Amino acid sequence: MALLDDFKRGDRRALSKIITHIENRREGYRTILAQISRFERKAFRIGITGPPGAGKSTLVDSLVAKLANTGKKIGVVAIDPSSPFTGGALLGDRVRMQHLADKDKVFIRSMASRGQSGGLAAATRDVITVLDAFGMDLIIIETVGIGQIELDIIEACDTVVVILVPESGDMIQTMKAGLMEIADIFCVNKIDRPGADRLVSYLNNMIHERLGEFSQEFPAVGTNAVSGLGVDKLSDAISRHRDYIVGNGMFEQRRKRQLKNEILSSVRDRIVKDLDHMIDLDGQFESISSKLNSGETDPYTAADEIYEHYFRGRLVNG
Ligand SMILES: Nc1nc2c(ncn2[C@@H]2O[C@H](COP(=O)(O)OP(=O)(O)OP(=O)(O)O)[C@@H](O)[C@H]2O)c(=O)[nH]1
Ligand SMILES: [Mg+2]
Repeated sequence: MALLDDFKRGDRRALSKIITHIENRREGYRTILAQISRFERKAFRIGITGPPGAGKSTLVDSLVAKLANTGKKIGVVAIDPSSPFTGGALLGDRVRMQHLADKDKVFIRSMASRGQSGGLAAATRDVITVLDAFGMDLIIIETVGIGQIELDIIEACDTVVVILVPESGDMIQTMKAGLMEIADIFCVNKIDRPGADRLVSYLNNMIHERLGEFSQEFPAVGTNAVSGLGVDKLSDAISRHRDYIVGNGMFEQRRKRQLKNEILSSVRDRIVKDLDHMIDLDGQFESISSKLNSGETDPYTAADEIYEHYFRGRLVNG
């Protein structure tokens, strides 16, 4: 296939086309993915997440500018939040990065989070695979907030940076558990605003408390994404975290788990689709539906029965 040859040669238009093809689940996308996923892949994946308007895009831009100037090839996947703060503009893929010396080293792609619910995490993972196979050294994934879909996306990252702002104090109280689990590095952005120091020390106390489970502490980093202040420190923290997890085997473990999840989710998609089709086709749903109407069964029992009917003895010995 000519497109794949162009892709292999490093043609960015081919990369773009293939991503669109895969993102839209067009005919034959699985075959393309299967081929591409066999190419050499070596990218390290950095997840950047945080509340709307925290400065994630601005920070990613500064980070990318720093890293690209060290000669690294970088892919950015921005999950378009359609946020009220920026109107979901994401600064526009072309407008962003205008200041980059070597634009060829960076490829930015936004993905719409609307109209893709459920499939977004899978589509994002596939786009990451494509960027990786294209030869990126680093892939940065930017998502808003911390909902289930974001967690699924972030799951595919090696180092996760949670961006907070001095105003997000309240949010931390309510989301503490989720944040703690997901964050490898905390970054307090907009340190030019009041309350930043307090938030940094609060986070550092929190990080210190959990040191029991970890042998290395990664203190919160303060940044001003607009002026670039602190971005070097953030970049250093990310590389230190990378060395740390590669060194202690966590990286390999994470990748293994990610791979399992990827394969499982791919299988799950197919099973659900087939089952959806099958229970209509063979009248199972019709009969359950009338039993539900007459009160002979309930949705939980019906689900058990469907499972028994199709899977008993197939998945587990029973
Ligand atoms: N004062 C100040 N403003 C900042 C800083 N970083 C970003 N901003 C501003 O905050 C606003 C939001 O920045 P974005 O980078 O779009 O934030 P985001 O988190 O990507 O936003 P969404 O993707 O819409 O959730 C913009 O007006 C930025 O210029 C900072 O360090 N200090
Ligand atoms: Mg953004």
